[in-house]
Amino acid sequence: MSNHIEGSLDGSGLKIGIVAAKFNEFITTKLVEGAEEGLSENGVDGTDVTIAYVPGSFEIPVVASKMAHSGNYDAVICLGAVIKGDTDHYEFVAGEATRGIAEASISSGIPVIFGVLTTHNMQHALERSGGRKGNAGHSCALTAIETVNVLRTV
Ligand code: INI
Repeated sequence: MSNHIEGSLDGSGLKIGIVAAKFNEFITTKLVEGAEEGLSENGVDGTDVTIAYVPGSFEIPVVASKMAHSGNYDAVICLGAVIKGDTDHYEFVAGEATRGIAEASISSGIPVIFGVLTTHNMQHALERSGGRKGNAGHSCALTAIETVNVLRTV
């Protein structure tokens, strides 16, 4: 007989940090709104949510890492939008944001959630920030709460 552990979506009492990139702000503002909604719908008090804004997605990891290691948060949600342009810049920004966010999570031991959209065009980003594919910020909020609660049980 195996034991199954699943995290609940009860966010009451949780303290959440959000790091949001201002680059492609039209998209990231919607991601922040989605994350705030998802947290509030699942019991997280607005006064327990702290949002730090950074210039671009490349700057997310350093701030997310400091928040994650501070002991002040149960989880950190990272929100950004990296949209493919004419150069290779996209690949480097997306790659370093991904790597840095994963490193912040593993080294701190708390969930640092990857909500950086990496899309080929603005249309795909719009679809995922409140359009027909949902809102990645909202799903990151649920992922954060669920993962905190799994970690508390394992
Ligand atoms: N930052 C983003 O968040 N999204 C992008 O699409 C993007 N592009 O394409 O350039 C971007 N670049 C800025 C980068 O994150 C840094 O702020 C900049 O390189 C300074 O370190």
